Amino acid sequence: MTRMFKRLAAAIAAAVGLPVALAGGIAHADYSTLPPLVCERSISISDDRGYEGDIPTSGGFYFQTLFAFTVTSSGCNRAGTVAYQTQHFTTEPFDYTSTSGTLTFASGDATSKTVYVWVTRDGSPGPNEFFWVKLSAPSADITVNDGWGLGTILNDDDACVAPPDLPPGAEWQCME
Ligand SMILES: [Ca+2]
Ligand SMILES: [Ca+2]
Repeated sequence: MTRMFKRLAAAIAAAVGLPVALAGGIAHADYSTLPPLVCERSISISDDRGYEGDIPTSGGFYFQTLFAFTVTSSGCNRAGTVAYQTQHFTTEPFDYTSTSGTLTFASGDATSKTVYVWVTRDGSPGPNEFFWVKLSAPSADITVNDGWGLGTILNDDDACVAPPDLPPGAEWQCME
């Protein structure tokens, strides 16, 4: 409190008959115990990484590898929506299937949600590649804490290592 304000408080106290010490020590409410004025749902999206996989040598197996990005919530978990959209970083259009949509949260729902992206299997040696799953356009009661999920596509062809996610007994060979 400034000296000038203390003087003013003392003057007012004198005028209305209050003790000066009381007037100069106006108590503030303890705002730390109050809920925040704006209570929102705060969301974040995880990263994911995995081997791209390889083109099956015979029919019967899928030609894509599934990546999963988890969207978690904290805070007051208000109802609302947020959009998601894949975005190329070092990838090219044929490296994964572009995906977009809207996640909808019910009031009080604290469970996580998952965005799936199909990565296209690849038998060619090459560097690891990266793409994003981006969250955008949150509704009024949602705050995006981390809106960028990084997808890392691990190349598995140079070292000719079998991808770890093939079904049991699946045929596999290194594609040169
Ligand atoms: Ca591969
Ligand atoms: Ca490759």
